[in-house]
Amino acid sequence: MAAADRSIKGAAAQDRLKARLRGKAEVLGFDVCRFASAVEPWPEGGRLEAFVEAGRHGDMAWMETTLERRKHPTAMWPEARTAVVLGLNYGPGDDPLPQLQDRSAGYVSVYARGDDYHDVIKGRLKTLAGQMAAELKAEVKVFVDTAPLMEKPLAQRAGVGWQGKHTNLLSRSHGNWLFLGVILTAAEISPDPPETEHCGSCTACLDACPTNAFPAPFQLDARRCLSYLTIEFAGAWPEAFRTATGSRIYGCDDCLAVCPWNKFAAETREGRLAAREALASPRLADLLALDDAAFRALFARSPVKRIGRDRFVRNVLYAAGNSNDDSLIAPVARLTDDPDPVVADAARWALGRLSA
Ligand code: B12
Ligand code: SF4
Ligand code: SF4
Repeated sequence: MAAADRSIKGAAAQDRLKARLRGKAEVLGFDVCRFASAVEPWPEGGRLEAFVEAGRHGDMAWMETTLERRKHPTAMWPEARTAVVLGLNYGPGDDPLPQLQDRSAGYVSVYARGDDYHDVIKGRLKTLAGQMAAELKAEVKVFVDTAPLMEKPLAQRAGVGWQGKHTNLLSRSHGNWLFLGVILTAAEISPDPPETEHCGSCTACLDACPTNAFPAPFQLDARRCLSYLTIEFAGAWPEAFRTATGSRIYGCDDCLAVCPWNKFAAETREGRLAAREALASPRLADLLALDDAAFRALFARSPVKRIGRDRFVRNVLYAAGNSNDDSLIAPVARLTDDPDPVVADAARWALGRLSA
């Protein structure tokens, strides 16, 4: 779509436009819709570069290959003028962390207990982007998670919230449970005021991390993060992380869940993101029995499907090794000669722990 007159004249006309777009976003189910300049220079690109140079991205090679484009919205799309940042609340309604105490059940992080949020958000972003393009007569592009764009700094600039000491974006009205999506447009829309940091002297998230993944406040070493290890990392884990994972088998919520700002969080109103019965507290014994077909069936339309049966069963075996549950000895023993060497190694480790 060709860019026409990209400027929307007058403060009152800008406010009316933004109110209309917010209304459309709300109808589509978004909980937040705010606007930021996409051209302002920012320090975050340099910080991303330092993160990658220090190797903190681990095996996520796509962060290296897309580094230059990732550093700033205009590096990826020079025409970009405004970022429309959308937030979707996936709040669980109550504190999920007590579930970690049931060591015979696997802990699936809150964001992954319903349908894949990419599928939930993407269609709506595209619908909103289409409506915007028609209204603005300007080009638009849609991004959610996997695109080379730094969504959290853009969200902070738009005033959606701030990047806390755990590096996630949290908000005074929604706490820590917001998915982000971004629409870039070549149209100039007046930016909303940015949010400032409200962590103060709190260190709850830093103290709660089971693997000490924060080298400093506001910085994460992904290689130590259980979210990275359970989801992104394919190989066998070092011993210390195997025990630290406890019963976490997909993602981790500890640094988000302990944040005091969650007292303002509400339960998601999006039915597709609500926890599926089967993923709220799945028994490790059942998960150890999954073959490829059963794994695909159980995780149809779930984000968990992406990591495949072998990586998932590896995670379940580490959790079984931490469970102290004798009834898991037989199903674990059956996996010690699994064709996947990482699964077989995890099974031998778990068997050693359960038999000790
Ligand atoms: C790579 C990635 C990961 C990696 C790395 C996480 C990370 N913190 O970067 C891993 C696999 C570990 C991960 C985990 C999770 N992720 Co993730 N992930 C991403 C992704 C694709 C890119 C993020 C990125 O660019 N990281 C690179 C680093 C450099 O960024 P950063 O940590 O934010 O770095 C900043 C700070 O360190 C700070 N900084 C650095 N030095 C200094 C110094 C000072 C003095 C200061 C003040 C600041 C500062 O500036 C940097 C730049 O902003 C985004 C989607 C996207 N396209 O943006 C989703 C995204 C961040 N993930 C998301 C989610 C939900 C998660 C998990 C909660 C999932 C889970 N429950 O398991 C965890 C949270 C773990 C955590 N504590 O961060 C959401 C977060 C939503 C939100 N409200 O923030 C996103 C935005 C996806 C989405 N579209 O909703 N993720
Ligand atoms: S997600 Fe878990 S492992 Fe990763 S930084 Fe937060 S608390 Fe630590
Ligand atoms: S737990 Fe405390 S330090 Fe961490 S993000 Fe929340 S307010 Fe900030």
